[in-house]
Amino acid sequence: HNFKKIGGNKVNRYLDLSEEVRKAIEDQRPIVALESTIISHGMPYPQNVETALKVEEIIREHGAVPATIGIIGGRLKAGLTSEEIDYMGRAKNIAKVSRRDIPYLIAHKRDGATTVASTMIIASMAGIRVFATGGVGGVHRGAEKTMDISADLEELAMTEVAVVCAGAKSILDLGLTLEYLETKGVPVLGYQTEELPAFYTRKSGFGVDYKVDTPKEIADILRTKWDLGLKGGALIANPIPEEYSKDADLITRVIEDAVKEAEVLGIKGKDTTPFLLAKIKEITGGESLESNIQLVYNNARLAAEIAVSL
Ligand code: PSU
Ligand code: MN
Repeated sequence: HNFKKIGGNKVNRYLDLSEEVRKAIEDQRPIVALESTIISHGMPYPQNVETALKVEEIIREHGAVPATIGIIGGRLKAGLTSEEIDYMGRAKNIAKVSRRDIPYLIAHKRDGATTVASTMIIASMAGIRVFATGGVGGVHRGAEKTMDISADLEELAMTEVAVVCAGAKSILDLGLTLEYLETKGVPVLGYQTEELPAFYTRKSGFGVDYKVDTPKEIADILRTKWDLGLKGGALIANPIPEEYSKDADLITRVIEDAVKEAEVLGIKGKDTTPFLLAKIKEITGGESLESNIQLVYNNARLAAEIAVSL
């Protein structure tokens, strides 16, 4: 009784599929999941909505169907309409939702913008295996004291969804993040790179587990992992295109200032990541926003190609 029938498919009774996504599942077409925290908390209005809609268009142009994921009125949504995306982008008080927040929000019929972790959960309920975003959460700097480790990493360890990102921002401790992923058995694949990209920059000084050169190679690795019954996802790290990448020294300075300010102000828990992202935007005068948008487009293209290949 936890399931309902949509067409020939059984889906969780808390989950709604958009018309486009329902049809794609029925026709067994490739689908790419997209998150909504990046819309509600990661970018300012109206660029957030413009970007979200353009990302969907890019996925369609590359032969896959987009499923932007979020929570509206206590319903899990796989596939938001453009009106719903606009709502998520404009509304001021939409909660940032990770795994732990889902039951409360559903029970109280609230709205929620889904992080990488909760987007993976909902994607997986809908049978979607590929997900494109900008950056993932990870082990924060100073985590040896604060224990601030994003639930995104735990989700990658247990949920069968591949996440295409541009690496992680150095607001995180990238070395510890990689150690954590190793412990949890999450493969980190570098798309045409040996090095873990660091969001705004193509290099980080840290290696990936494996360099992979084609979407097909990635799809083969994913299929093999899941055919073997190995649980969890994979992180596909796709470097930002050269022309949009930023100067490493500048970014390091900006991030260090932002991290210091967060410490002074006592910012903690789920507020840390949005605070640091907003601070970086403020210090770089919005110049980082264009890079952020372009790297998401780049990830959407690759994710669509992987989904088609899968
Ligand atoms: N990193 C970014 N941009 C983002 C996020 C992270 O560069 O928008 C968002 C994602 O939704 C990610 C979440 O899943 O922040 C991680 O938050 P936390 O560190 O609180 O787990
Ligand atoms: Mn955290």
